[in-house]
Amino acid sequence: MNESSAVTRFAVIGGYLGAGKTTLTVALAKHLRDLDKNVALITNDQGHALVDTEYARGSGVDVREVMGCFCSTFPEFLKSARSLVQISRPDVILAEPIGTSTNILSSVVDPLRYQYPEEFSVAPFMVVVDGTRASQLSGDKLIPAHQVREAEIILLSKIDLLDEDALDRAKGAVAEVAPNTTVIPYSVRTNVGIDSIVDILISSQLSRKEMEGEDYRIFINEKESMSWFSSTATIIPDDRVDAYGLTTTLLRGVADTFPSAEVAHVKVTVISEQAGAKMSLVGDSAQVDGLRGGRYFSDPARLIINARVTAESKELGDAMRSIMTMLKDKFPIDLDNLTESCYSPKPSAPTFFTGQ
Ligand SMILES: Nc1nc2c(ncn2[C@@H]2O[C@H](COP(=O)(O)OP(=O)(O)O)[C@@H](O)[C@H]2O)c(=O)[nH]1
Ligand SMILES: [Mg+2]
Repeated sequence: MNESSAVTRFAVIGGYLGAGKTTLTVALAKHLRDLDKNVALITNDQGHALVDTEYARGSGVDVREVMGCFCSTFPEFLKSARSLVQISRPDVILAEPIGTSTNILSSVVDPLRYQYPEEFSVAPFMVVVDGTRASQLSGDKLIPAHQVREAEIILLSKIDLLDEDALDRAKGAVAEVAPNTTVIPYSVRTNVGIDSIVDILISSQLSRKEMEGEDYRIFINEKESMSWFSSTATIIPDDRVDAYGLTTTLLRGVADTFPSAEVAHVKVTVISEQAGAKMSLVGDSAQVDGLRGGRYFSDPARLIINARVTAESKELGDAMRSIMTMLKDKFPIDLDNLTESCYSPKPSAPTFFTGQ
């Protein structure tokens, strides 16, 4: 808000698909607004219509989308940040990389702080770990554990869902991968830990960490084993439709089709003048993220689906299309203006890389 200050506080908040990044950044934006700090977000994904962006805009936050990993589109990422600075003059910019991103410290955080120290005060790189899935860190996947090793601060999410033993186990799983990194357990539902994260954002603590001996190519197979499905449609009701029932049925269709370990994150929103619902499926856990207005609608609604699943793209596309057909059978609706994209993203090389 201070026009004479040229430096904008900047924080990159990484972490795996479904860990809780978007929910946290939107919650942080609200808390910072209460402190009279103006916040803007940069979301990052692949696909043409993003539930995250819609959700953040719906919460009244200024959002820019960058398509393709920040690391390989660094000039565009920087352009978005500068445009936010010029247009909305935020005190703080929060940036959320794609959940499968690796080497964000070496390819985004470090280049930003080395190259643009007069423009951005870059906070320590924070990585969100899903408290309910921390045991995943010792599983087959390389990416979640690597993200934790890169972190300067680990944010352990969803602790409202953990009892004391489960919280200890989650902390233990994180400490095994990153024994010397600060961990902040938090919940957006109870607000535990949120103030500690806000304190870092409003402090002048800077990112300092550097990684050496990194090879971003080792993650390529894991990235390519996942597929991205995104779809939008206008729901035309013939009769009253239950927005909650529709989104739940859709997610149950996905949970019944794919093993839970393969379901990284599926997000769906339904928004009309009368009703709004957002739901997420992470593994086999479905959660209502927000309901707005009434539960029922009979006016046209916008449907957005983003699914990130370990599967061949044809298999995912076919499954999602048959789930959408099933919705038309179970609910008094038609789907109009359908758009769809389904693919396995091809990882590309970072623009800058300090990790060698
Ligand atoms: N119970 C609980 N759920 C959370 C919390 N933070 C996020 N979630 C849920 O976790 C799911 C994934 O969150 P999202 O922010 O979209 O994850 P992202 O993929 O990392 O951006 C959503 O259903 C959120 O509502 C939390 O602190 N507690
Ligand atoms: Mg997100």
